[in-house]
Amino acid sequence: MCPERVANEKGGAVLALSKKVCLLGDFAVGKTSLVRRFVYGLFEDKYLSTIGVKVSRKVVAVPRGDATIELTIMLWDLADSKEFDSIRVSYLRGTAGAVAVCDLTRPSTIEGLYKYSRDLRAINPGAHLILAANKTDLTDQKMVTGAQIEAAALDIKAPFYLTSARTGENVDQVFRHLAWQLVTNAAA
Ligand SMILES: Nc1nc2c(ncn2[C@@H]2O[C@H](COP(=O)(O)OP(=O)(O)O)[C@@H](O)[C@H]2O)c(=O)[nH]1
Ligand SMILES: [Mg+2]
Repeated sequence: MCPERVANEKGGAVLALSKKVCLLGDFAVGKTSLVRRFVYGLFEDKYLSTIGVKVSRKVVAVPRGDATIELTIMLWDLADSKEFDSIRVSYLRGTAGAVAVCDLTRPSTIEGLYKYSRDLRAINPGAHLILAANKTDLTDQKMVTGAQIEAAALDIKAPFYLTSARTGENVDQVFRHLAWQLVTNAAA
């Protein structure tokens, strides 16, 4: 028996897991664009109006010890944040993680983060949350400082990334960070 082969076989172990992840954030911050970028590698300038709730699926491989976890991320994206109040319980129920999104060109979208994280944790205290401060490519329209984002992230107890659905900057990192947390948590 060749030990390398044993290691390889062990390393080849694949476990499958599926988790619900919700996108949270005010109107037009870029929720749908981030999902689209992550799942399809695409960006469109026009407003991608979502009707009701759209669920997209992406499988990511997350290494864990010698094994690989094939994590199916079910991404829930809600159309209109005004609707959120009436359906938030059903939208958030069973969610294992969430990406809260704000728009670096609109400071008011930071305030919303507090409400979304409160709602998430009220329904799902153990859910993982990541903050995506989006539209970092719009450098000349930026109205929010890095320090403000850092403070908000600390308040809502979420790691944060400065993202751009347009250029793709840090988009994979957001979802992969969350995937890693979901897998780590699931096996605990
Ligand atoms: N420049 C730039 N525009 C973005 C970015 N993300 C989204 N947008 C634009 O912002 C608008 C709202 O995006 P959308 O994803 O529909 O927002 P949602 O309402 O949160 O789902 C659209 O016109 C997008 O093209 C980004 O990272 N950079
Ligand atoms: Mg949308």
